[in-house]
Amino acid sequence: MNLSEYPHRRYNPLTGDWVLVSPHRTKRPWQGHQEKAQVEEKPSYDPNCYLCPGNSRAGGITNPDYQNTFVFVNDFSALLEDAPTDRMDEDNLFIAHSERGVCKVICFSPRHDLTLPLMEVEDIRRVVDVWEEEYRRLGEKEFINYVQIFENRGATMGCSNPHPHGQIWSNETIPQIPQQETNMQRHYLETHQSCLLCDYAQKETERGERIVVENDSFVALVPFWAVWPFETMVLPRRHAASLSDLTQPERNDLASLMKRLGIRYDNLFQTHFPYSMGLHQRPTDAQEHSEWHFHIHYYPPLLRSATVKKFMVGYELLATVQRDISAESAAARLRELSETHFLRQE
Ligand code: H2U
Ligand code: ZN
Repeated sequence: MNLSEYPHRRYNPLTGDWVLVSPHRTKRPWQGHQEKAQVEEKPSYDPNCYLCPGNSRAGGITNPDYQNTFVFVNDFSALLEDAPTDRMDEDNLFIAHSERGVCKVICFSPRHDLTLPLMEVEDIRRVVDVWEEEYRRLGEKEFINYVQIFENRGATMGCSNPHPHGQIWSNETIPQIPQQETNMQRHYLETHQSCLLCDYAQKETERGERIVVENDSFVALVPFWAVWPFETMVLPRRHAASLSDLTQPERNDLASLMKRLGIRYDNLFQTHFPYSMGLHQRPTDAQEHSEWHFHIHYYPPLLRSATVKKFMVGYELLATVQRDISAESAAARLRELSETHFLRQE
């Protein structure tokens, strides 16, 4: 069967889910009208921004005059450290469990007008270091068994503020998606005596058709089983379970790769490319987790232009997720873009 011609299903070995691929519907999805979104000029400091240095946040706390990154406990945390821990089961059809946790916000830069791809590699590297420290410190807490670091970028992703920032939610139980990935990686290790994502990164590197950018330590690719049109996954080539396992040069390589990938994304539709991005790392539940291979998922909603996005509706909400443009065409499209940001091009 020719995967670029006929409808087929692809399997996600990391979650056990399937995606329906219908490549015959759009042979060349990028050849067509592409409208440019208005890219607003932003000030480097906004007196009304609750994340800019020296400004006050909800509840009246004032941000310090920070120079690089700044982390604070979310003023509207979804999880609370002192939530009651007694069981709340009342009935087998009305099941509820208590859940403790800590939520934080991280400002990537004091500059209101920057985004990760517009920051210098050394400044992104500082962000990587802060992520590592937060992952480790929060994970050390006895009641924190999983730390989720993520970034929601752009108004289409429900991000409320353009100031470059991300979030960290950490909690007692391992949430569903990382738990699924834990189970699948463990099963693969037990049956193959090797790591799922080590094997996958190796095979993708040999095939090359889904690779977007790479360096000595990391590879960014459109996964074979991608759901979102321009979804990517960033993988360390070496077996590393979390940021804490990375060497200093590997952390630099990660920062550099994230910048290069981000520039390509922005250049694709000449906009500040919206996405949800998140790090999947070893749970911090004190188990060994030798099966765990650190990776980053990028889930961007845009499909055809800066304003046309994919909707997860109809068949996808009711049956299974589906895509038209194949993972291979999406990777080829991302590969042919420049690594000079469109805002910096003459
Ligand atoms: P977004 O990245 O989705 O825009 O969320 C920003 C977070 O910042 C959000 O979780 C928090 C919100 O609770 N926040 C504060 O902690 N303090 C504020 O003064 C405003 C927003
Ligand atoms: Zn700001």
